[in-house]
Amino acid sequence: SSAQISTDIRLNQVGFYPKGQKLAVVVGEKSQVFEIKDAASGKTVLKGKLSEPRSNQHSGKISRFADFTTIQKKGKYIVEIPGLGKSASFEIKENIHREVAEAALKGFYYQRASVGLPEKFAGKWARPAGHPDDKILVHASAISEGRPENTSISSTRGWYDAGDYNKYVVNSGITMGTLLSLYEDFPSYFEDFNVNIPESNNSVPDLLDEVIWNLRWMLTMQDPADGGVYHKLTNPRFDGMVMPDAAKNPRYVVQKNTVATLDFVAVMAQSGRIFRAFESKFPGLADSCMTASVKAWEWAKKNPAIFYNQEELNKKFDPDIVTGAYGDRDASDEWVWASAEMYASTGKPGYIKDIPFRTNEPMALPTWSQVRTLGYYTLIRFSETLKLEAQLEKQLKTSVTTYADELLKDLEKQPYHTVMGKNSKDYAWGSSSVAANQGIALLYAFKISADQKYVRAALGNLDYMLGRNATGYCFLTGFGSKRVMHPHHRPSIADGIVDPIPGLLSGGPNPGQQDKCTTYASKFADESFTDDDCSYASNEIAINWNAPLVYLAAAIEAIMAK
Ligand code: 9MR
Repeated sequence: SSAQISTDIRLNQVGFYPKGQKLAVVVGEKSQVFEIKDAASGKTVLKGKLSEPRSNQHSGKISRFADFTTIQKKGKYIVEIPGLGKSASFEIKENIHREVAEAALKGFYYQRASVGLPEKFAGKWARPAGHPDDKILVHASAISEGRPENTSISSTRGWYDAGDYNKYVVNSGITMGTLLSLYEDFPSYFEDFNVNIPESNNSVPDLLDEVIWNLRWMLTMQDPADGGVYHKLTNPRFDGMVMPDAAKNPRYVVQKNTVATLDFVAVMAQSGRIFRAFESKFPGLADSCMTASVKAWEWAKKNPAIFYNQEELNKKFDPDIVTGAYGDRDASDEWVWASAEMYASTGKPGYIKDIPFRTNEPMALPTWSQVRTLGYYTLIRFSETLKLEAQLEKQLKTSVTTYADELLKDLEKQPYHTVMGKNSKDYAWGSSSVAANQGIALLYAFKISADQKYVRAALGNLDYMLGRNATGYCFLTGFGSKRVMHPHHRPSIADGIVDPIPGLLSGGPNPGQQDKCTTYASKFADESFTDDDCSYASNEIAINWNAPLVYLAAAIEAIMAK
């Protein structure tokens, strides 16, 4: 077709399942009809009418959607809107999101600290090792009694948090919980899921091998003297825009606190039960995790109200620490998550006794500072084996399905036909992860109810992340016809390679615009994005955003293959 490519036609730029819903959104007032054409021959395979117009609650713009769900034949296609233009080509085929799921998991490999990435695994993004982290200073805020000052600890491995090179326990917590839960929810899917990492041929699922890289680091963040867990391993201020091997500033572990320690409890408990099945491959690992979780739990019991407050800390201790704070001064949700994981791993109901699960309150979408629902997910997953008390089981399930039903309300009226973006608050810092986590919640509702409407809406949020959104961008690096090319990500900026490191999820629209970049496309919540490396508030990448994308893409693949 000779029509021009129009960025006013918004759709999942990767493609669609033969049996899945297929929607494209057309922004603007004029058009009434659409055509779907075979990309190679240009032959029209479907003509249809666009939906009634919808008015966007954020920008006031008018949009309609084209529904071409009826096309089930494998192939490459385009959407054409007479008088407006055409979309880039996209595919319809089975397993359409397999590469997305693989790349998003591989994204974690590229975030590995303390190791070089050889070309065999990293391709043109090969790089030397950075941040050995074998001599980490203990910050004055973290010196425990009896330990001399200027002590250093070894705290190697782990993943860089995001576009910066620091390693934060709180954010590692939700990231690990999400990836480990993906494994527990869909174990067989990962039997044949090889993403070409150094451990790929060790007969352990690559998902778990990758998780172990960070798990071994997390274990070093526990103070062996008392079981408390350091908040983060960080340089005092952010590194420049340099490659890992060029970043040589001293690094510190800082203040032990309740929230980081409880997140650690949850991750160690969950890892302990999962790696029990891999005892011959990793002798002692499961035991180490369980021992660590119990020690940390006991520390938290003794220290229930030590919170990380960076400003306060900087008044008392040197040097000042000005990197990501991940400050959270409410541990009630971390207690829920930690206790649920301890209970699931030990079978001892004492762990959840006296813990308020707060199921009478609306379900809280998981974020780094709000992890209550991760505990719900785990208890729901094991409700039968744990012989969970019927009333609690019902409350947990109702909490999830009520939340999912709330998301589905008025879905038809939304400008992009997605649950994502219905509320302005969805466009928070890292909004892409809101879309992904909503998708996960919808899949738990599906698990509970077996109602396919939840899968459809979860897939709609994946469509959002891959292009059916108000920016027109596909937010996963390396994918899409309108790609993110300049994420706020040090290696992608410093490596001199045009393409950013693939498989990383851009944060997405954030009307807060805290970075003060001048290149934002718009102030409207759903358009407040710029593909500019200055934009740490809308275009950074982060492990806690990639993890729910891995979950959503892989889970949808597993479900759609059935
Ligand atoms: O994801 C975090 C977001 O919720 C906070 O509002 C923001 C500001 O504190 O920090 C985000 O996390 C960043 C972290 O502090 C440092 N590494 C990069 C993270 C993603 O931008």
